[in-house]
Amino acid sequence: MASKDPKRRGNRRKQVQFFNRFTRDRERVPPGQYVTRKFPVLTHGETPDIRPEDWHLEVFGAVEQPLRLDWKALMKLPRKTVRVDIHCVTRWTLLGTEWEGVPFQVIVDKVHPHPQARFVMQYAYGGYTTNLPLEDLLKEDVLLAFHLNGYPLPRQHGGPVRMLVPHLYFWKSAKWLKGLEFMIENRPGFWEQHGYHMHGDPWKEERFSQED
Ligand SMILES: Nc1nc2c(c(=O)[nH]1)N[C@H]1C(S)=C(S)[C@@H](COP(=O)(O)O)O[C@H]1N2
Ligand SMILES: [Mo]
Repeated sequence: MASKDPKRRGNRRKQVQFFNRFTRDRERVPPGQYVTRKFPVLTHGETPDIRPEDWHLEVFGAVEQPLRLDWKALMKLPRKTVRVDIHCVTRWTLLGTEWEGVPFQVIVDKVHPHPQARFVMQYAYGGYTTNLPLEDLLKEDVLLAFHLNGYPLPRQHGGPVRMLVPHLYFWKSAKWLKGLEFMIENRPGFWEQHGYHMHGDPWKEERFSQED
């Protein structure tokens, strides 16, 4: 993740300015980000190996109708394709990625969240977690994604199924998704417990909870 050492962050800023001189779609690049052309892999710890037939998702917490979905059931739900830019807090931005998946809204319509539910914790196989406001998950481009650029989502990018929340820093998109907990009170996930932001809007540079 991004360095908290001010000296290293200064160098980063220079690198970012240098890279962006060559970027065409500058208005699509949030402040402090540079455009990458490869798709970096960022995983904390082991890469889980989940076969689609073993995959399942639990949706629980502040909902009227908890839900357990397996791969077959997921494949029967309405799906959509989105073309979006993604932004990692370590400062790379990848423009124009194409994802297919089930809109988060489809899940919401099945579980009927309690009216007081305001936050969601994403749980991944392997133990990763990340929290965010429910409101952010209700945006149109938010998917439970299983295709990337026309192909099954590669394992290192979170296959068989990951969250895609493209308008927030990419750590808010759990790979190898296995649980969604609707919450009334907010709670920090993995990186959030280590000082990263509870919201994570790249356009507001919401990188850390307390900027130093
Ligand atoms: N399960 C899990 N999800 C995760 C992570 C992780 O370590 N484990 N890393 C996060 C971070 S910091 C980023 S930038 C993106 C990286 O996704 P990618 O490897 O497909 O580029 O996944 C996010 N989701
Ligand atoms: Mo990240």
